[in-house]
Amino acid sequence: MKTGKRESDCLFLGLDSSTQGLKACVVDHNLKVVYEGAVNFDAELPEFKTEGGVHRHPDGLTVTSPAIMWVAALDRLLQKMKDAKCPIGRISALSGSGQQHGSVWMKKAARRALRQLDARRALREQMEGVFSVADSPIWMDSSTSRQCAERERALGGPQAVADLTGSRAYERFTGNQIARIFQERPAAYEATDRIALVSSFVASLLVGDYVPIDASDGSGMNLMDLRRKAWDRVALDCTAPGLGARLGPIVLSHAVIGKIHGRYVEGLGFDANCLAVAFSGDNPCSLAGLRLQRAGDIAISLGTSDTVFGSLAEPRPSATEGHIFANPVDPAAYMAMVCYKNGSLTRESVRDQSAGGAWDTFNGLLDTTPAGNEGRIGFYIKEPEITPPILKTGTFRFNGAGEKVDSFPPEADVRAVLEGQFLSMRLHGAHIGLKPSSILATGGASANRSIIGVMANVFGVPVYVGEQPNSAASGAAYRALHGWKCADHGSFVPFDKALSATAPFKRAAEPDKKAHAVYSAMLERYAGLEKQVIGRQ
Ligand code: XUL
Repeated sequence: MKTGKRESDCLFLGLDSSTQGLKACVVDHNLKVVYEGAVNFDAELPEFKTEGGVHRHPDGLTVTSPAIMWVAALDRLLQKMKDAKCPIGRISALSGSGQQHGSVWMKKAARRALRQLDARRALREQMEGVFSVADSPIWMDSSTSRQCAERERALGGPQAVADLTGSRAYERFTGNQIARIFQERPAAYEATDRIALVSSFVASLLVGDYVPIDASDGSGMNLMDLRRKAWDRVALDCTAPGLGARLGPIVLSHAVIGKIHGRYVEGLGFDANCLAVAFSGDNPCSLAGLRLQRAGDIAISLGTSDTVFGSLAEPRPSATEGHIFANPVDPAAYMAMVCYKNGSLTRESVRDQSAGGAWDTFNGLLDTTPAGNEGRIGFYIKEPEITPPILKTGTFRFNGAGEKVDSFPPEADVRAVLEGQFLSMRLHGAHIGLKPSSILATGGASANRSIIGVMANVFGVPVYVGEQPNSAASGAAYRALHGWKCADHGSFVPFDKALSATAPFKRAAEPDKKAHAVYSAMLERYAGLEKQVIGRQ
């Protein structure tokens, strides 16, 4: 399909329906941001009474968000774009990002409502009452342990589920959420015509019809065969009857899924030929936003929680750590993600205890100790940890002889917390196939050169830094451009060819060969001690 447009005239819109709000980012063909806007659910849509965009239920496990709130937010954000005189008419393609795993449950009436969307009436008014489950389960929900166990049994155990779908059964993954709704609310399930992900639902609102789920976000459901990028019959059958028809098709993430609905042409001035490229999950979109397109391109986000993610050619799904998803910018590749709960807050608590609360002191102490910390290894578990699963909190310290000790000198604690975190990332990342050739460090702590120096030495690769504050929204905009280029070209165009502008990241730390050798030799001991800590629970 030739679009017949000059690239330099075109703009690309990325939306990000996250847990707390909806964001928009419009870029030109050089990836220059020409518009950014946001709607915060709690502050701007207070009638839904959410906290952080969600409702936590009294059982302490169930977490939902009202689907209609996402509808209201879209209308509001598009109006803001118009009011801010964003050149909406020049947008040639749009795509989007959504918090992963959340599901939107629609009755038959939804499809009619979507097809007949009217520019004169609020979206909310037109979509009210079309949901078979009004409160959508989201990724923070952990109420489906029973369904996870049942589905893992039916599919041959946790490793078999990981081998098939890319992850073992996790409570938040959509297939387990669907099984719970089918079991506990059979009438609601029966009344459901379509189950969308948050990403594909927002796409539906813009296209004015049901749209496919993309393979990358579809990987977060425990329902898709990761390699075939198709629903797995046995996984569907052990979840709920007639599920395949309710989920609809899967498409590659760069596929065009339709054109924008006339409502937005008439009401807001969109170009009637504006293409919609499949929406995807927020983590896949961040991978696109950070331009981690080649196998070995890894990002480490150092935030409240730490996340390691990147592209890889050969997936190695694991029942104990991490997730593998289809890659959102390269249909032949995969992406992997490992999450940690103990991130910045844990580093800060060691800073407070050992360095009087000052990062300068912390960095100074770090410089007084050698790489490898004379064999000392520490596990600082302030929060129950996800990777590896360590529920018992506390600090576990071992001396060079592998004996458990009660304390370290302050400078050794400072080094041990960083080395432990990065060794863990290297170990567990490698278990699922992540082999970094370069690292992009993001998040608050990436500004600390001492911290990223240790990172470069542990992994033995250069570390780049640079902020891309709304990487999911900008990544969605880049994917819109990518999908548009593939459509214009009539076949797949590699992501790095589609995005001509160079990435704005700076090389900030080089690995020291000697220090790296010390860490490589330490890895096995680290793994052994980690097993001991897990065993102590
Ligand atoms: C990923 C996950 C979250 C959500 C919300 O598995 O649960 O990162 O995507 O951001």
